[in-house]
Amino acid sequence: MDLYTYYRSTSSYRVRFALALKGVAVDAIAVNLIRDGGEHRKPGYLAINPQGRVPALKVEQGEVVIQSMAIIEYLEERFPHPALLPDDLLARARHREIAALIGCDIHPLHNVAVLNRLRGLGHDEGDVTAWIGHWITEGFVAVEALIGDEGFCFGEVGLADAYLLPQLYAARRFNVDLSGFPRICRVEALALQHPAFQTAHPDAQSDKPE
Ligand SMILES: N[C@@H](CCC(=O)N[C@@H](CS)C(=O)NCC(=O)O)C(=O)O
Repeated sequence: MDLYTYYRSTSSYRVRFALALKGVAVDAIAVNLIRDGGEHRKPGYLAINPQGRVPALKVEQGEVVIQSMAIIEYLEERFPHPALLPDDLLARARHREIAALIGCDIHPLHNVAVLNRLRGLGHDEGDVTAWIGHWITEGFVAVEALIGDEGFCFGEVGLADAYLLPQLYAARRFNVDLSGFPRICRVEALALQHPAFQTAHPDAQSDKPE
């Protein structure tokens, strides 16, 4: 399988983690979101993913699956063990809540295209930084209240962590103050010791610039 990915893309990081946890090897194809106006906006990549976003996974049949959640669900159903979701129905919903909160209500507000639109409307970098910090902080207040007191988000590593760690990477990149989020920081410290997160981390990607 081929994974179209960018090293510091949080959506790509989620999928890289799911692949690493499940021990599924893929060929990584780097799509640089910055260089030359963004390779994701060029016809060659739009032919693969008409939405012009990463990640995209080309599966063995040559079909392409886009959207990190759809890709992760495909992987979970195709390679069920180790599982990203627990057996208990309510516990599964708890993981999906965090995934949706981050994937739908935090990350889209600081995506490359959204930030460039703010700049295009005349906002300076101070405004952009404040905008990012506002949405990540607001979302993390809810995440902090929802996750548990021990281990990963809900004890064993799972889907919620696949979303939280990339979002934390973005928060640190944008210098968001995380001092008010001890549960989130506990999960981060634990996850950074986990081999699948180490494999998936932006710093471990071959397309990371020197
Ligand atoms: N909902 C999508 C989001 C994909 C997405 O927006 N990816 C970002 C990188 S994290 C991207 O390609 N951004 C390009 C842009 O905003 O122009 C998913 O979960 O896969």
